[in-house]
Amino acid sequence: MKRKSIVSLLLGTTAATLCLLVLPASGAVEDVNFDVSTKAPGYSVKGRRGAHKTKTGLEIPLELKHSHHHEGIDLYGKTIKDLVVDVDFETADRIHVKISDKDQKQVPVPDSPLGIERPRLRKSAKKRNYEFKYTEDPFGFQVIRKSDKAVIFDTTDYPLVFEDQYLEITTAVPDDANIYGFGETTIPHFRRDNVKNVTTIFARDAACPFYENIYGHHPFYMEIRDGKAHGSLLLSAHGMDVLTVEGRITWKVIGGVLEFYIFVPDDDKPNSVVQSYTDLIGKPMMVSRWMLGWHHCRWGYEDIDQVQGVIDGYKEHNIPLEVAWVDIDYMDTFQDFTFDPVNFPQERMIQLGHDLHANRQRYVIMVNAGKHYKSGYEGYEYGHDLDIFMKNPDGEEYVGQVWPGYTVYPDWFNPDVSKYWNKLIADWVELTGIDGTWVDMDEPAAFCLGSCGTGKKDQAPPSLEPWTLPQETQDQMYAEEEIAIKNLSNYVQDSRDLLYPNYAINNGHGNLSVKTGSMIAYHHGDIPHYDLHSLYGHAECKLTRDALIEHNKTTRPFILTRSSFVGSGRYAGHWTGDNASKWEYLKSSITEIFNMQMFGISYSGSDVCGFNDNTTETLCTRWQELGAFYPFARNHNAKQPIAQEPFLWETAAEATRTALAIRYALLPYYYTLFEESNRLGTGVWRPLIFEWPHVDAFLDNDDQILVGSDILLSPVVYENKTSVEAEFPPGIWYDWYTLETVDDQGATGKERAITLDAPLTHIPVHIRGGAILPLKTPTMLVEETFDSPYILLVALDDSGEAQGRLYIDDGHSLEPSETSDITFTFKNGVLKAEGDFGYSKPEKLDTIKIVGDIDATTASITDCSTPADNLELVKEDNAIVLQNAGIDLTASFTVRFE
Ligand code: MIG
Repeated sequence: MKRKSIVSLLLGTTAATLCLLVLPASGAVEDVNFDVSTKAPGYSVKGRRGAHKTKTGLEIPLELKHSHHHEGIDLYGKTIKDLVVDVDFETADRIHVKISDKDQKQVPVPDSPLGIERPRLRKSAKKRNYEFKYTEDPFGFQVIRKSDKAVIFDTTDYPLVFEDQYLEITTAVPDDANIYGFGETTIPHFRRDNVKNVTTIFARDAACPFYENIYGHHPFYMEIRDGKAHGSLLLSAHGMDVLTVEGRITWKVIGGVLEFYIFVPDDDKPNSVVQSYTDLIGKPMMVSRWMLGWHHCRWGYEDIDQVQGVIDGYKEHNIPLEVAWVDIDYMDTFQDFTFDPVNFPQERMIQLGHDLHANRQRYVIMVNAGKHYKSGYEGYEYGHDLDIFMKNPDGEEYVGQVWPGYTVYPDWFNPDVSKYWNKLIADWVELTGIDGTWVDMDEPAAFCLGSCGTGKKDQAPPSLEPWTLPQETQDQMYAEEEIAIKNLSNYVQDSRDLLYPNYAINNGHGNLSVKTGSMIAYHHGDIPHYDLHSLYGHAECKLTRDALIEHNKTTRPFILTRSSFVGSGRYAGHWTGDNASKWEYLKSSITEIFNMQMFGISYSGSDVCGFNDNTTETLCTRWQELGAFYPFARNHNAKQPIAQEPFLWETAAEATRTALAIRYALLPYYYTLFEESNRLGTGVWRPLIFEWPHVDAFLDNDDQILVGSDILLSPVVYENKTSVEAEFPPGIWYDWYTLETVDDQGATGKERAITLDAPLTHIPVHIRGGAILPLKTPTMLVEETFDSPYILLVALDDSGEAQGRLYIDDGHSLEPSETSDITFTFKNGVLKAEGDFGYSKPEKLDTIKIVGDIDATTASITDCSTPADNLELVKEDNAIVLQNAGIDLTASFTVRFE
């Protein structure tokens, strides 16, 4: 293992304030063992009965193979001799292969909304896109895609190791395979470097060091082979190293079972893999319209006047601001649900919410995971009464340290915790009028090692910011904490070494308990944190969502979380954490967001202009341009760096106004995409390869972004660049600003590479020929924008055709009673709108703009509920525009252009 020095461990805890940037070199890590355990004896199918059929598939008992001199046994833990393989043919596109210990002592991901609710099956799927094969001696298995006989998962050439604290399995993949996913990690490139790469997965509070494990836990990947995609999830919450090496992927996991789901959609499309994956893990939450507006936040505003000043600043500079955020600064000594009486007094915080709402703006403030260990503080007392905090092995409350000082941690796995949380959340929302919660430090984060506050209720730790103490003092504290934690471990009734497993994953903090809950802190049911660690934030999101819904049963909840797990997208959105104001982070934000889209967390974005470190005018300008299109778009800054409100520089202000005007024009399109995401699971941002999997040039294109399938962004993400080397997929692509086609702009070659001009305040945006986009006239506010009539932009393809979709509801109801789902088609000069028109409030469509090769002089509307009398057809450059259409979007209609 990589044993880090105490110095670097403690520096790690200062990451939020002191940014140590490790520039990306490659994903290779020298002191990781990339080998497979060839000496392990492996398993064979057991007994005379052997494998047998079950209602849903197969059951295959396994036994450890005989091994001379115990060679290869107990590599890092205790070998488990009897295993069971359950194979379930769940659906046409999904197979489940679970290898578990016969005695069921290992802890799988809980079968509950706090983990994952597994599908209840009664029989196996008849139609299957895959075949399952296995070898008996030694046991190994293959999943074969029926359509082309490709072996997409194959463990047969590699050892299977199953020990209590070390599980190893390997699948063969082609050399130089196209692998995407595995996270959460900050990496510049979307396509995995697979020569010698390790992705460690274990929730961790760390300021986005490249290639290391950070906040979320997502052991999912997609592979694209010959233009065809499949996916695979190792459903495990345990810490693991995933080694992507030439020709194989090896998982080395420190607990649990080996539970794989493999996804093989009918049409082999990457987007379908994401659909199939989210069929299992849950679909991304539906957003409210306001969530799609621009957000602004900063840590370190000194008082509420500064917050008000920023809100005013946006207004004065004509830059849209939809949501104002307040970070931990508002709290009284950093306690959740309290106010700093001097700088953020309660009445003014409440008034701020009223003022924002009066201006049709929104209000979000922060909640932390740890609760101050203090008498008389409700966040502690109520939870103590209900006995819902995490425990030490001796049964006492587990007390770590976070911002307020010593803190206890709600145990989200305790059935009584919802009583506690529902009350605190309801009271808080009632009092402040906030529109949502920002859930931070939910890895969970901690500033000391272990239960450093045991016996110290109401006392202050030696320092509230221990990383500011002299190094010697810190070392001494750490040493004492280590002794205390070892003493506590005497109470642990577990045959495993939870604190120091022999196989130490390549956790960026080294020791698994550093900067988080101790591995021997206990959850309900006597389950050590070791087994549930990476689920903490996920469970907190689920219960926070429940609490918000319990309080307000009609409105879609808003939660933004830092930590996440498989399926968290159902409950929350995610920001990618503490990046830095560096070009490398602007670039890698694309990959991070692509990954989140694949992990079913569509509502995601990075801190625009960068969190740690000082931003610069050009960096912030470029970041605002791109950030304006993030699914979740928020400028956020740390405490120390210089201010970075977009109106502080002329260029940033101008670029922001331009880019946000495009976003706000596209709001109906974004909203429709989010509805699709919520229903199907597909991402809102997509890499080009997801839409054109057969174009090899796109396999590693992570500089350009598709919003849905119709808008292509080609941002500048490198310093000192004023042009972009862009590639364009087949078909016509129109420049958003000029409506010229890229071919007219000089694109040539098979992928039509073209150098696009991109002066500082300009982000190239293109529209796919063949798309029909529902638009609005952008204003400063989301709801005001939605008040304006719709505009249809019909971008014709080579054959003069186009299609599009528009989803409408009231924009915020949890269960909207009325919805419209409208399909637009354009063919032979005729535009048709058909579909469901359930939304009864008349929504106007006034303008229809047809871009491309069309030469009409008249337009007539038929089947329309409200025929317009002053239709006007205007010719523009590369387009014709029908004005004053006056169509009510409450019934189908046809418009003929002749
Ligand atoms: O230890 O609340 O990632 O967004 O501004 C730092 C202060 C705590 C970490 C979050 C960041 C937030 C900061 N928080």
